[in-house]
Amino acid sequence: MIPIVRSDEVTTALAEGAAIVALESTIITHGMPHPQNLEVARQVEADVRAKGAVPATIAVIDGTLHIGLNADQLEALSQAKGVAKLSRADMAACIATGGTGATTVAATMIAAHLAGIHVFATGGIGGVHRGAENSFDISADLMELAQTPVTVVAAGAKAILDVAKTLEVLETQGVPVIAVGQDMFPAFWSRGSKLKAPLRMDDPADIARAHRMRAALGLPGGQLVANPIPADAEIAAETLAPIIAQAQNDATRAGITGKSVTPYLLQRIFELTEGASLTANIALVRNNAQFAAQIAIELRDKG
Ligand code: PSU
Ligand code: MN
Repeated sequence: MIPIVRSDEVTTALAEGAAIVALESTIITHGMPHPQNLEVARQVEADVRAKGAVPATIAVIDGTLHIGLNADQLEALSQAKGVAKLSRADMAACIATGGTGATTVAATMIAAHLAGIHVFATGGIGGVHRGAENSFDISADLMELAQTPVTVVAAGAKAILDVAKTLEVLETQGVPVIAVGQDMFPAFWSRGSKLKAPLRMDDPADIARAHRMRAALGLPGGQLVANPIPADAEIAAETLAPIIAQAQNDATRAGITGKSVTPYLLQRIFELTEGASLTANIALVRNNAQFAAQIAIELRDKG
């Protein structure tokens, strides 16, 4: 038996067949500093509700898998120290040993699917890191998208990654990558990149239909919806390029490897941009939550 607890709101939504949007918790514990992380977590939930869907923030707390957190749990998680970062590899062990951990994109997809939730909003997915030809650092998020049927809305992949290689792995893994409102694959803090997205769909109803068609065809896996950051919140790629390079150098010099790489780079870029990266990050996560809610509603209505 899996020790799993659904929030009251999620329990009701599942019983009524309401639209639900899963939200990850690593962005809270490892992606943003306190107290902004808590404000954003609350705001993103409010954004999902304002669009007519129910939010389900996912985390493992004291060995229980929670689908939807109450206000106290969210607050405790936002301040907790030493919370594990859970991906596919560590989720079962954390639950089995009574641990507490935040779920990455991969682990959130697994939990959402288990709970019967089909749509998930986040900021950026993990991908192929720069220098992966030497480090072999490729996020488990990519392989999860290939095998777990959840549609994930993200603002593309950030330039701390090798975006071209990330798109290649997604193609190899058979993951549909769908840009929204433009042909270019968005680059997280910036709307554009030099890379064209393989697919484009501007209407959430089309994305919902494609999600259902994948299942009908018997294809495992989900979809990556690449939703560009709102224009008024973007940071120019040229502005960020030297900052990312510096953060990367710092990571190499500090000997950061494995799971610590992404959180380290996010924190370093936050410092080097004096918080501007966080402001942009908040705008894009909220935008993704709102769009994910629209997809979830389309899935509910025509599912
Ligand atoms: N990218 C972001 N913010 C984040 C993450 C990625 O812009 O918070 C988090 C997500 O939880 C993602 C994880 O699933 O980092 C990827 O970590 P890794 O690169 O170690 O797989
Ligand atoms: Mn990694």
